[in-house]
Amino acid sequence: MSKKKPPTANAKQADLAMFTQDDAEQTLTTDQGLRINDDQNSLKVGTRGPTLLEDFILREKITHFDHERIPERVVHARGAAAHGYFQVYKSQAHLTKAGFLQDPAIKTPVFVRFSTVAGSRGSSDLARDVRGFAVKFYTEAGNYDLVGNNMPVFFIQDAVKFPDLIHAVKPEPHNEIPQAASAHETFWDFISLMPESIHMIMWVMSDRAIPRSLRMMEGFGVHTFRFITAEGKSRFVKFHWKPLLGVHSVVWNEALKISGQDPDFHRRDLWEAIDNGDFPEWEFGVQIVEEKDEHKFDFDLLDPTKLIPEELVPVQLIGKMVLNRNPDNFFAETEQVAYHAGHVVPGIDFTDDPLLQGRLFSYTDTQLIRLGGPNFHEIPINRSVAPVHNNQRDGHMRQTINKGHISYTPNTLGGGCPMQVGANAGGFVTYSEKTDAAKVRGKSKKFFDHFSQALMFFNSQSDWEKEHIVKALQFELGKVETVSVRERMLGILAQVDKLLAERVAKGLGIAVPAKLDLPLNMSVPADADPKDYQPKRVDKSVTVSPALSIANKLVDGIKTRKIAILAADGVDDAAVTAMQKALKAAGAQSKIVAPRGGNLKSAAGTTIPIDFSLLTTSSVMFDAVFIPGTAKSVAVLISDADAQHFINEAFKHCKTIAASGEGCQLIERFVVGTTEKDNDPGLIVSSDVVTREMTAEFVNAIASHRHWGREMRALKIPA
Ligand code: HDE
Repeated sequence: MSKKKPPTANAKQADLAMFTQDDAEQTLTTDQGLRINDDQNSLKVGTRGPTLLEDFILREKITHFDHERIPERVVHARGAAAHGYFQVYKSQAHLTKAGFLQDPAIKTPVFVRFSTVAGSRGSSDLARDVRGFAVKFYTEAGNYDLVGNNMPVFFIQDAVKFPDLIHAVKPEPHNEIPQAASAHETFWDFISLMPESIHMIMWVMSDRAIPRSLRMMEGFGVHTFRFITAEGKSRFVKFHWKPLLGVHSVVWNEALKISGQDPDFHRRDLWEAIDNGDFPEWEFGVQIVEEKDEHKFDFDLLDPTKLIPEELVPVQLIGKMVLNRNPDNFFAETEQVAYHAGHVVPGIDFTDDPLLQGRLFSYTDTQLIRLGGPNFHEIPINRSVAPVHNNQRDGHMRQTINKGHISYTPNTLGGGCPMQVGANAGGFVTYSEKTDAAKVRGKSKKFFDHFSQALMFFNSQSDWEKEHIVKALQFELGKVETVSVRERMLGILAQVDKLLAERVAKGLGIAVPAKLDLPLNMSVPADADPKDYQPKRVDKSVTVSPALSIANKLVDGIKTRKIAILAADGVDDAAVTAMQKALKAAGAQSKIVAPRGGNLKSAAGTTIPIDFSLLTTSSVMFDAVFIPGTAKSVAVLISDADAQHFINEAFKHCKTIAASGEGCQLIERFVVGTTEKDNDPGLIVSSDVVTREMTAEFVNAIASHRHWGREMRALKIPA
């Protein structure tokens, strides 16, 4: 048996290095290693004659090209990933025997893939959608995959409904429209018949579904899992990832524009941050529930449409994950990585959550078709750093050359190897959960309270977050043409909160129906009594959970934020330099945006390189704007419609805008309505030079992400 040392943060990198190749300074060859002399011309009969079948170089090249594509993931097709490591703060042996959660000195390598769910591989990053948050830990005890999302609950309670959910949300099958959008008939038709989805719908209609950055989202394991100690004690656990940069989102109007301006916005943001050494970090959190407390909640721990309010069970932060290396090759790593909710290590086990149980089947099954056979675990990104020895053999693209004539157990001819392993030596032993029940198709009575946590979520939001949810619902349902579907949705919303339903209904121009009218014959089993399937509301012990509002997830500082400095020739270079310096000191990035590309000549005659012209960027690519003087620079910007739009739009999206010297005129002129201006904490002006106080105020204002108080008025800005 080959013995390997425990993995370090670099263990996976070293493993990948064996398969990584740099073609720089190499000569061109065929796949057989034959050096190629002419890669410009195919082999022909004369220079004007037909191409010969003999041209094995041409055929090899084109054949390979013809087969370059593999099926995209049936869900989560659009993604971006990065390498990094995980480190536990202190031993969690009292909770779990999981090896990677024992020793703070060990850095476990990870590969993390973020994704949207509904869109295809080439769709926009900024679609309104759940984000996948899949972490592969390459541990000493084998790969552990925590395949989560950026929302803690899910649409459905049972895996059997997953194909229906996905068929409903994906582009409609007759015309494949719309791409990466839930705002269409079939999705809302399905949802309007699935009251169990409404809690998740509240999350998906919230700003969580349009993150500012993948680096600024929370992650959740969603299901209740089990932690198992070395003594065999089981506890329930929910997993959380908390980003150190806080949780931030863009606004919907901005998301729509980003999708046009830069459909790779999130992918690029992650790549650039890591490239710049601004390594994204998350703390790993667990909510622990003792076995004896399994039934003490007013919801079922096995129900994936419910979360455990942090007020009931606090999140203990037990470790940190850092992403510090971009992949070398998108296809080889990000596309070929294969996660599976069933990849666990000793110390972690499953519960009977019926959604999780279905997932345990689905992931390997989907890889068989997507990655072309049963040997996908041998693809470099998927290989465990722990040694792999078993009697699995052959199949498409087998890489391992297994020696010897033994490929079965039990055997004596091979000395019984590979040997089974006792639990005390790391052998995986399934937690022996007691079950004693009749085989039924059905669900626990406790699963039927679909509305209380949806209301808890809504009630926990700030006013502006609530308004965004209302607007999102108006947008989505506004795209639904069938009135009965809209009405049924309003009926469900009214079960959550009458006022919410009325607010949505106002935008749709229809009334909230007097009662919930679900054609139950469609969503209950054929022979069931519909009465048994009625949603039931349970009074909650927690009705408001501040932890659910992103308004409460701000952090100090503006690390990695992007700020535009809007300038033209003749700009005040002292102001530019002072601001650039202050922003850099705060860990932010500033970019010079000007009416054209090239370089600017400043008032002092210095040359300032332009990062973006107004043609190649727009305000939605930035978190804040600074407009320095002088009169000359400002005169150019005032007469530039794109510059005007840039400022208006940043204002509309509630971003911080600062100006110095004559730059203030742009705020006076373009930011409409003067009375509120003085009280707006997101407008910072200095009629003179850029002072230390001014830059500090600017940085503080950007740290509050957006100035929502402005929103009601800003919505009226036609930008
Ligand atoms: Fe997945 N899911 N899922 N899912 N899921 C896949 O596996 C599935 C669910 C999640 O970056 C597929 O390799 C079923 C919940 C992520 O590669 C597939 C059910 C959660 C990713 C699959 C669910 C997730 C996937 C498609 C209901 C959050 C992307 C390609 C029973 C906890 C992983 C693939 C990556 C991908 C099945 C529900 C997270 C088809 C049947 C709930 C992050 O196997």
